[in-house]
Amino acid sequence: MAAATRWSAAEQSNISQVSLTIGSVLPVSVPKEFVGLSYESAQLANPEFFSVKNKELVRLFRELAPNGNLRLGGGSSEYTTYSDEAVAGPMPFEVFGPDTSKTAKKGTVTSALALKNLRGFLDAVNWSCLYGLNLGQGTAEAAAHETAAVQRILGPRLLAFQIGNEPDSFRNRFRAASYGPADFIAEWERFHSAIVKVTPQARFAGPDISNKLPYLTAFAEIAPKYPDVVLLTSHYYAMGPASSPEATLDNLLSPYPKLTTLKRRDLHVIAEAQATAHLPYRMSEGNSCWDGGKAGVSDTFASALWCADYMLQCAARGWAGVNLHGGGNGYYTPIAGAPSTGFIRRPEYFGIKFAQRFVGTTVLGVTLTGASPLVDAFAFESSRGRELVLINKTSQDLACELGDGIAGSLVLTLTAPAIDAKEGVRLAAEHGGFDRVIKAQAYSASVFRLRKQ
Ligand code: BDP
Repeated sequence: MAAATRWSAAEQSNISQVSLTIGSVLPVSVPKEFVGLSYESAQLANPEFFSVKNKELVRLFRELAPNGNLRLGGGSSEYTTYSDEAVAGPMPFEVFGPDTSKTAKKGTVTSALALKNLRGFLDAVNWSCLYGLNLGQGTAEAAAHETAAVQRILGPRLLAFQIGNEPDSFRNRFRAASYGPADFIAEWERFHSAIVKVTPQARFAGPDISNKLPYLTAFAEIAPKYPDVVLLTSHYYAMGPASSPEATLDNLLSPYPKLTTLKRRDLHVIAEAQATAHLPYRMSEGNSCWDGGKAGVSDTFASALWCADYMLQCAARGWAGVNLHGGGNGYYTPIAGAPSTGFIRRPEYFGIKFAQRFVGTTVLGVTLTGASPLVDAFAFESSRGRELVLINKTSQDLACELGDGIAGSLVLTLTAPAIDAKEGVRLAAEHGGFDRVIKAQAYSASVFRLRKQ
């Protein structure tokens, strides 16, 4: 292999050697608003958060993606009400992190002012919005009233409304133990009909479920009846709960973490739902580990590599996008902080930014031979030419043989001082040429541009 001429014998003994072939162009391109973030609806109780006045947050959203999607929802959306009036008295909090089983459940109010500021924020960052309504504890009338205001104020920034957050976990909480997909569909139709009576132009996405796919199948079956349903959605957490001994850094890097819900059978059900509904599919919420994330895992470089890999896997499947959940100072939030203290980019932010690079490209098939299951490869075609991505989640450097006549240059790497590093993540342009063999260092993601032949 060409690698033999490039590295010393000592170096080579530590290098895994694999090969890769590029297949045909798939009928899949990565859509403009593929990248997304997700915040709790409760965050809207502070109208100064999603506001053009929050300049640092505006800058971080824009730097992440020139077009993206902000989803508002999560567990707190089932405790939120809407008011046309400004809310009197002090704000209940400045920032609100991921809702967990430990979060104090208090009702919060979203005011028209919060929506106006949100519109300014969305205009400033040039993102769209998926807006969650309270199904768990709200009424159809209240949802219709809120929808009218949101539609009027957010207007063209609205991608769609979602009725309820994770209705597949309502049973024994907001609903009786017998609650199932048919009950959800009946409620959804009742809310939908109340909403469109007042706001006929409203569009919808759903079912925004946690993981019980029969709800997705049921929703996909009724979707063709409603031309205003434009998107199928559900959630994905790689691991959880955070207290589980299996929620570890090693499991996060493994191809199908032990507790994952995204198994091959699930992928098949999602594809079937898309075919039934004739609709695109989006992972509208998710992250590394539910219940607020795991310290030392969700906030480290491992989450960046996991996230880059996860997002590109979703892109390669032709999905419409991925929203990473966060907010406040939660362990898994990609952006942490508050307007009064300033914001920081967590390692995962750079994983998302890595995936953003491939928005607008077309996906190519790839076959990787001889590699550890902790190595993933992707190929994309765009006006930049053909680019290969190697995500090496192993502790060993990797040499990958491409075959005779294939040359080009390394153009971008995502690296950090250590896999559990919380700082020092580097997403940097590179300029190294290669011939036949590409090299990816341990714990890194790399982009290689192929020379046009
Ligand atoms: C999801 C909820 C979200 C939480 C997340 C978690 O929709 O609000 O923040 O779990 O537990 O189920 O981290």
